[in-house]
Amino acid sequence: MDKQAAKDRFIKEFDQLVKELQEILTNYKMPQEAIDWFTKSLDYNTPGGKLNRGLSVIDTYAILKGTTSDKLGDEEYKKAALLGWCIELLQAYFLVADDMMDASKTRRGQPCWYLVEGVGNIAINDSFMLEGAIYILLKKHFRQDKYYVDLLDLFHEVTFQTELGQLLDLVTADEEHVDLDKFSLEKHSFIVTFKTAYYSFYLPVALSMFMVGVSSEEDLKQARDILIPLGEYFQIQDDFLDCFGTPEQIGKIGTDIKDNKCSWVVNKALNKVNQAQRKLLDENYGKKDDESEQRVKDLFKELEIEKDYYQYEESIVSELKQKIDQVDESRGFKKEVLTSFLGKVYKRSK
Ligand code: DMA
Ligand code: MG
Ligand code: MG
Ligand code: MG
Repeated sequence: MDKQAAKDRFIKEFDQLVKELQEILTNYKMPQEAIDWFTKSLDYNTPGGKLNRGLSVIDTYAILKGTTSDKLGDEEYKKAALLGWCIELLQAYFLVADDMMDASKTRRGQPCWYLVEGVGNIAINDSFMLEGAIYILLKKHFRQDKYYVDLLDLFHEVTFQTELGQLLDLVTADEEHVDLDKFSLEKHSFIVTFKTAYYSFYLPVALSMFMVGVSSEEDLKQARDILIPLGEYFQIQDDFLDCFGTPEQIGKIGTDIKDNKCSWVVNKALNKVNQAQRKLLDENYGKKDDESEQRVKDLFKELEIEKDYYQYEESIVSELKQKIDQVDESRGFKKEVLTSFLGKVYKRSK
């Protein structure tokens, strides 16, 4: 099955799950107005992205079962897809809130949800409800499975880790007082591990591992030890694209410079600047106007941060490949899970 067909099949499952969620509200005798609002929020915020995280659950499950996703039986496909959609709901929850906190304008090529006519601060509650939907669906579909509590634990733990990452991301990006001395690549690594790597990379694989039953602490650790640095690489790409990608390409308008974010790009720049360039950064980074942002972007170009990025990309990828080579497959975990993930991330441009 080609990529698009796999995506189409996965999206079909979403329609079913929206119906199940609507049914819960109907059973509570919720007024139609509330059902319609929730449906609109689910549709607007959940499916429109790359769906990499969700599809990864199915792919990983298939690899661990020694097959491919198009050969999975209907029932196991549906269960794996449901877990995939639960990650996409988690992602939707984080993004609705993230866009408000980052004052972003667009996401996935459309206005951010909080900017949609009539939504505004209701988006805060909508984000909570997107998260709540995860647990309704998990209960309905996995209540009887012996690994149900493992799934719940994992979702809760990873959610909290992500929130810690978001906290650190936000407090490091003080809106009033720009102090670039607060930044460092070490701090960046810490932030992105928590805000991105756990939920985007470890979570999909660990969920599949629980479902297949290849979930000893040793194997979970093997997965984590590679997926966390892989997730860090993924967020470095996100930081790079925020500054060097076009909105058409990435579906969102970058905000990191105006938001005073401790991004990989500014950290790389800080390690290379001379005194005059540092002064320019101090005076323009984190300012809300387009002119200051442009001056910072021009400086990044002048410093050839793009070159550093391509160098970083080659070195991290070869490092990760070496690590993957050393994975022990004796208990049922498979290297292919990790190589397939790496393949999806390498040289991405959106
Ligand atoms: C992403 O950080 C992290 C979460 C948990 C959404 P970000 O603000 O860099 O993401 P984006 O660039 O997509 O707004
Ligand atoms: Mg953001
Ligand atoms: Mg953010
Ligand atoms: Mg970003």
